Amino acid sequence: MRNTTRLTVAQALVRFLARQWTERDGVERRLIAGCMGIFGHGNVAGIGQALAEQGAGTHDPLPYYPARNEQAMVHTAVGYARQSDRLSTLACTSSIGPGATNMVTGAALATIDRLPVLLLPGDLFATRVSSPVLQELEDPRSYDVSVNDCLKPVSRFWDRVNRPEQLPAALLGAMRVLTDPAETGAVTLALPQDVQAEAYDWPEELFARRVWHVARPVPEPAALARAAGLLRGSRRPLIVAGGGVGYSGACAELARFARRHGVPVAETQAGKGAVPYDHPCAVGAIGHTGTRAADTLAREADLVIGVGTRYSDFTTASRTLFRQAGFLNVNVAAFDAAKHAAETLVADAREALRALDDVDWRADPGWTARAAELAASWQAETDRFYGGTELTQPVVLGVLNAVAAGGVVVNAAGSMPGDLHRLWRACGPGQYHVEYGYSCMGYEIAGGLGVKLAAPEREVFVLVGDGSYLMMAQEIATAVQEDVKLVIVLVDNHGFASIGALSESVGALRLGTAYRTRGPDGRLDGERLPVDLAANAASLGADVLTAADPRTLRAALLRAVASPRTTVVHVETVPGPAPAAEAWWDVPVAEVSGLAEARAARERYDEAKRQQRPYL
Ligand SMILES: Cc1ncc(C[n+]2csc(CCOP(=O)(O)OP(=O)(O)O)c2C)c(N)n1
Ligand SMILES: [Mg+2]
Repeated sequence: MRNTTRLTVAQALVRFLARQWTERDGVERRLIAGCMGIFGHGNVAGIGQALAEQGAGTHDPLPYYPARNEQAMVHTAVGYARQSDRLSTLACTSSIGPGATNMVTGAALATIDRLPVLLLPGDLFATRVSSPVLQELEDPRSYDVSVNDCLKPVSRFWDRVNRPEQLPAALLGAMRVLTDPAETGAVTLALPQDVQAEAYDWPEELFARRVWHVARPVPEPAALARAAGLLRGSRRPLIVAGGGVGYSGACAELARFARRHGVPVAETQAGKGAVPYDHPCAVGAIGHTGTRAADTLAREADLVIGVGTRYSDFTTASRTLFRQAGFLNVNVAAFDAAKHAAETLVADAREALRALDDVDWRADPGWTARAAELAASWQAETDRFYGGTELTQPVVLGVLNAVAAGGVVVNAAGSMPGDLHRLWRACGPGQYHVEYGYSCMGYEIAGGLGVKLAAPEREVFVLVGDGSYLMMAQEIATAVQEDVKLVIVLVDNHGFASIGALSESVGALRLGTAYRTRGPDGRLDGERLPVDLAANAASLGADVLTAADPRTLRAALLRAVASPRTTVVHVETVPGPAPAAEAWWDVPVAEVSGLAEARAARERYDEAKRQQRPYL
């Protein structure tokens, strides 16, 4: 007779999750470090009851963190997972209906950014006896459809536990995907409300401590030989470092490889900080938001060595940047490795770089030297942008960069990601956290909370625009509740500076991009909206400081750093010089229009479009 334990499905789930660990390089960590949640009728009596009951008598309870918005709690889990190099994450429990669909955006973000999060939405009664229950969708064509089906395309693993017997396999499948570096992303286990509360006799081994060994696949010898051949044939190589470098813990290997073989290293948003900004081969950001140094080299390179990158349109300047290059892609995911008709090296980044390091080859010394000169001139330009006397956005970043050494900067959307990508000086891994796969407004504060939960020893600086802040600031209350300290720099320019500029450039006349009341003629050109964001932040429980010039900004930041409490530093920026795009971004413009501005924009668009290189 097997030993069994009688528990509800939800109790078994919570007990199981608390006993899952990851291991890589001999270090073990909790896979699911805690559970974020918001309760409703779809999860309070199941998961809620199970979370409340654990503790006394149970080893390793799963900590519970109540959040304010389900989308935000997924962002927090993402921030946690990214700061943990994907070796640990948080679960998110929601009710059925709106609580569950609020998580769709967070799930898409996690999946696109290749980051593990575990979503546990409540679901309709498996028995259907009480249908339609509160918040039920009711599809007349099929009683099997629920709103949780919206989570299918944005999840890398999705299952519905309609019977207790299905739970063990669903859990094992979920853990497998969360811990697989090539497969990982959002994982959803939809949990019917009635099933959560149902009791079952579980085999005790289900609750044994289980360690998931996170793989470091090594390169296949034949693929390695092909890659070595490509390297030997290249005189003007360029590394494009993506997020996979950091997740693999391959930063030291990348720095060594670049130096030894004289290869310039350019970085994507997710890859920024892969090498320190002052590494002799660092050429900074690549792509539409790239530095002049990196983008110039990209146009001339004969070989692009992509390491852990998914080649978003921002990286490739919508396929206009790499004009002469072939591709060698090192990626743990075959899907990403195969992009741009590359020679592929499907492997863990650290293992692959170690293996490639042995190839006896160097870039043309003239190319390496030119890269260093271009990088030095970009650093001089950065000093100029950082050094202004008025509070332009680059000056704000410069003042913050000087204070933030060793801390983590968090950002996601608006005009700041571009300025940060080009100008921010990151000195090491885990210091630059810009979510740019989904570039989701509202990620900043919630994601920053996850970063701080994962790395409490680090100072976390959340940079948030006024638009993003208005979309999702409420997790300040969660930070206060958890006594988790964030320094939030709220950059207020009274609207959407980024989309305003884009709108103007595509002939859309900045419509609806400034925060203004409707004027007497019916246009949105009235008074500035009387929104007091500083007062709003204070009302959520943060300390608030304001800054009016670079000197008071520095003083405010130093005070915020010295304080143990979450502090919002409110900064109104003035328009001023900012680095311009060195490379294109494909945003199609109206082909016909009565507006002269749009017609002119279309002419520029058609011209730029001719540079596009239609890779396979
Ligand atoms: C959820 C979401 N909605 C819309 C967008 C499109 N978008 C990108 S940036 C932006 C404006 C951001 O405004 P703000 O945070 O004030 O930053 P700013 O552009 O002023 O620097 C918008 C609407 C987005 N990225 N995310
Ligand atoms: Mg703004």
